[in-house]
Amino acid sequence: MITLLDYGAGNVRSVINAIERLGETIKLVTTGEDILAADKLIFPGVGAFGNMMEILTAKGYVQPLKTYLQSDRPFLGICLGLHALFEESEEAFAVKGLGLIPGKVKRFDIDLSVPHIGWNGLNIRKPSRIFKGLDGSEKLYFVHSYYVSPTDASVVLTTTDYGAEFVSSIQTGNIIATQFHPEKSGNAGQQILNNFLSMGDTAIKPEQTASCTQLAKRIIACLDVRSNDRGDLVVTKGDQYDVREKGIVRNLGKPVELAKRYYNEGADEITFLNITGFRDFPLKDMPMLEVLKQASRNVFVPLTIGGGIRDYTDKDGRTYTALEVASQYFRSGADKISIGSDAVLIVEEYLKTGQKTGKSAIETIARVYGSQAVVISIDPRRVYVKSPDETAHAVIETDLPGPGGERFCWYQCTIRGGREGRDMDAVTLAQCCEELGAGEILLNCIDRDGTNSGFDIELINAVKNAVTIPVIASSGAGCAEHFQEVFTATAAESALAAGIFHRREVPIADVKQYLAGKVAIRP
Ligand code: 1PR
Repeated sequence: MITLLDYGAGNVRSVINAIERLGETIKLVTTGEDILAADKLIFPGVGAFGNMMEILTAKGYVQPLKTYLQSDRPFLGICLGLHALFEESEEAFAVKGLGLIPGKVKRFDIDLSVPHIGWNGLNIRKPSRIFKGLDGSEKLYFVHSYYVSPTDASVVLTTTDYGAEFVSSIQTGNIIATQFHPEKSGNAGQQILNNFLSMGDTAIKPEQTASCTQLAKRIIACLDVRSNDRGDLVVTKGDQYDVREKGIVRNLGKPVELAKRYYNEGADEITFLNITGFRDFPLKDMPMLEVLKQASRNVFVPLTIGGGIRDYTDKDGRTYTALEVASQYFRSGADKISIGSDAVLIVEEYLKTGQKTGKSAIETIARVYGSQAVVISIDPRRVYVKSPDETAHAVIETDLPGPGGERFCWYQCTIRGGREGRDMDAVTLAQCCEELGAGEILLNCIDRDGTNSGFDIELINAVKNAVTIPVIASSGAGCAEHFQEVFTATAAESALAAGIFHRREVPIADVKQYLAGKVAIRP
């Protein structure tokens, strides 16, 4: 029996699913007594340090946790569950951590995108029982802006390189804590969890050849989901956002089955977009929550969900905040949520007043779940102009002139699935969303969507160069070469595709095989 400390924020469902898949049963902590009575305790944390410590304090868990940790019983901390062990964090200066391990939690101060999101390797510093069955070349999934800095170097179990070398896991006695998420790290993560659970006592240090670890570029499979005309929830696919063919919604498969297939084929991440979420309240009949719950039972890579994340008042006058909607998604198995239409409206308001209200969906969700959990999905299309003076928007000079020979264009943001253009450009939107606390940009392109003609490199460079958070390049992938192009001609951290995977034109494995040796990837 494993005791799991769920303090109420973040995606514990994945951890539960990963452990149950290994044949263990789980007891959820509901009182401090449960912590004191545990034989093996797992503390997964996603979210923000200050919020986590406040909840642990309010629930009376701080002292039982300290007592448990001092007794040297098996403990596995994940992400914030690692940070909590330290004295303090730059994420919340006024809040004290558990202080079991001397040292503090610092924010990345590097020239690379922050958060550090994706699959990276481990430099193994000392033997541990959690390395059984690993060869040391594995990549694990990270998503964080802060890292631990222990005073005593002997606790360091692994380090990882990202702009600088940072501590990616610690071990002292039976206390093990990782910055990476084993529950989201495919087979390697399952092996680590199994090693922790099975308590074999042989400590192992895998042989390693690489002297420096490297963040892999991510290949993401995207599932656009909606009800078809018969009311079945299907994965569909648009052609420049038009998902109907001869008037009928294209049906390319079932969401849960496709997600499982892509996981098995090597997708580094899976995104679900509820594409009619802007008009149907997503919590009403909750089909997407069920999709997430079922998908997360078999898929052990990160899941992102978008569509309809905004404040909402139902016909009975009950109001739901965007944070409540997002919380339901996280509890159902999502690791990140993605905000589309509402982000444009939030930024319009922000630009009008110049003030952060602290109340927008971006700010409230980032405060509780951390910036790394908030993705902004942008749906732009090109607007050509003869000269930059024609518009106040961020204009680029393009190598692909417009129909009238125009040499300049800007990228107009749309809402409601591309149906409504707004007076906002994609560069400004991305910058403002970063200021408001978003952690990643999913950059679609209506002109390229479903065309198989390659990513819009000019758009991706314009946005990527304007922000310091990671960017997912999306729309237009037609062959493996397009992924190489986007990863060499832009600094995008990941590339997303839909149609070529759904139609089995280019399997994910072929994309990875083609990229191997050219671009850092997770094999
Ligand atoms: O506005 O917060 O409710 O979110 C709605 C979400 O649904 C947004 O993320 C928006 O991008 C998405 N969406 C809305 N309508 C459509 C549509 O297609 N009619 N899909 C839509 C967006 C675009 C991509 C697609 C890539 C790759 N889909 O995600 O998967 O373009 O496709 P490809 O590789 O086949 O070219 P809100």
